[in-house]
Amino acid sequence: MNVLDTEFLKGFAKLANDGWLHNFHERNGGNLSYRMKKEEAESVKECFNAKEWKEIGVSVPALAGEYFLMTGSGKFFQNIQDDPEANVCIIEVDDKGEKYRQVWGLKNGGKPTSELPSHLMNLEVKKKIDDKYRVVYHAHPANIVALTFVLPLTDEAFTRELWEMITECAMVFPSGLGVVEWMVPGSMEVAIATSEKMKSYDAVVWAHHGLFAAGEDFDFTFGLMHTIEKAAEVLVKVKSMGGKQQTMSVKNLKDLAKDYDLVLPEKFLK
Ligand code: 2HA
Ligand code: ZN
Repeated sequence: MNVLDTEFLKGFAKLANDGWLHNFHERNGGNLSYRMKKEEAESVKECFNAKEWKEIGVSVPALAGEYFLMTGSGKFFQNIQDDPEANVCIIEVDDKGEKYRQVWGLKNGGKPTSELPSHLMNLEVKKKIDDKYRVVYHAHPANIVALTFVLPLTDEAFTRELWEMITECAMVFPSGLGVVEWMVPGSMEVAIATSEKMKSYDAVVWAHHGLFAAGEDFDFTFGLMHTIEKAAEVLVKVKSMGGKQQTMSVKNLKDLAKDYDLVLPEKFLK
């Protein structure tokens, strides 16, 4: 089967285009990865043309032998749907989880996303928690980035403020949000810090940069990114209008948790 005809490639390209249309991806901003199912990799193996093995830079033994669809470094999200084969690639991780090789895509040259270590480490952390997690998405939505200049850079401040902005937020990200301080993009350091937060959360804010979201499929992962950015937009508006005059109380959040069977961490209910 041709990779271009698969449902997973179409879902990947649709998310990329939705992100572009939502203004989450200026120029080459952002990146996306998908941990392919065994049968999906099997179904397209005839299209593979393996290049040389390269070091990942981090070790992801729980992903050994798996295949990943991901954006190319420096590629623009706006071009993915029109020409996926020029802008995305499939890579294979070796049997130790230390090296990767490109097996498909980037037909005009290139390499996987500059955030490859973060994507693979996040996918590994999430897979260990629950095998259903397959997607990691990084974007630069303006309002969440803006908030990193005014809110304290803590999980507590971001989670609680955003939960209060739209009632459904606590249902969409009940475990909350992680925050990492400014770090060099593409570095091992930021990959390690982000994947550490992914042990507790499905979304991690990068101060003065953007947001990482993880999920089981393209719709849920995009929906998480979109919901967080929408709540951030409301908060920016509220702050721009002089700040909150009233808000959801701790009791409101607890009542919501009770009726909707949500497990909201106590540290966000103070
Ligand atoms: O340009 O977003 O974090 C790609 C990125 C790096
Ligand atoms: Zn970025």
